[in-house]
Amino acid sequence: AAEPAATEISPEQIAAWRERYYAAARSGAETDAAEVIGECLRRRLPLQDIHVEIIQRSLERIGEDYVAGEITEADEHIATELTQRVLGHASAFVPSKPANGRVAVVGCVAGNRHSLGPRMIADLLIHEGWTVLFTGADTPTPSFLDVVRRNRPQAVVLSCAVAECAEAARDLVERLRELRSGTQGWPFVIAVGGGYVNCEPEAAQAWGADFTAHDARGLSDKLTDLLPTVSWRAWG
Ligand code: B12
Repeated sequence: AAEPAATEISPEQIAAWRERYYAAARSGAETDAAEVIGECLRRRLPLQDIHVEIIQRSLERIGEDYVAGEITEADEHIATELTQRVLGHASAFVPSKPANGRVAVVGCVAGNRHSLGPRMIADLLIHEGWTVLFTGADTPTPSFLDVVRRNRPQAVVLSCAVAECAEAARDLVERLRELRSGTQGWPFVIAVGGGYVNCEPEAAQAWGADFTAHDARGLSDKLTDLLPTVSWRAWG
């Protein structure tokens, strides 16, 4: 029998997968976590829904459990590490669209060690056909700028999860704007996001980036709308 289309997947089914993924990640059961995501993929739940509805929501809950003292820091690390591997498997399973000729630089600003969210964004852009340079966690500002200069991307995606990296994010956006408007510059969009930006949107807006989005799904939608006219600005 043919696989059901994603539209036939009920919210209850998604909630059940989320519950199972959360329980597996929380108890460090990597095989069970991979099995849940395998099931989502077989039922053709889109990758961006797997990322946001299943994995991101589960990790948010695991963060709450840690704050409530129900799990240890090591338990939280185990959940994150197994999720990194599961994300890699999921990505390899879903075929990418043909290359679209666009380049993005995606990474964490200096001081931000939360690399999983921007890794999801990198994966989703790759599946849309982008070439992505992912700089990972805690990227020093000068070398981040160097990657941008050398690769001349259409989009630069910065992730800032905690208040302690806000100043680095503000500084990097300012330098990117200088780079863009200089004589050797070229048009590219600057997006900022991550937990800090979601909690403090006004503060982040003052940095002067072109836009934000609440999650990876929102980012890929906005980039698709935005890129034909890179000067378009749409915050919020
Ligand atoms: C895993 C984790 C860690 C891991 C990260 C490992 C890794 N390789 O990523 C480690 C152990 C390193 C860590 C450390 C810390 N953490 Co932590 N961590 C988490 C946790 C549990 C999950 C984060 C995660 O991966 N979420 C899933 C991803 C998919 O979601 P996301 O990161 O939000 O990304 C999505 C969106 O934000 C968005 N997005 C992200 N980037 C961008 C960029 C653009 C341009 C756009 C448009 C969108 C976008 O799209 C992503 C995908 O949809 C969260 C809990 C939570 N609520 O998220 C706490 C959490 C983020 N951490 C927190 C804290 C306090 C810390 C520490 C200070 C703890 C400490 N005392 O040492 C340190 C700080 C380290 C640092 N300097 O960065 C707090 C932050 C509170 C705050 N608002 O300031 C949280 C919310 C936990 C809590 N409830 O207190 N952490």
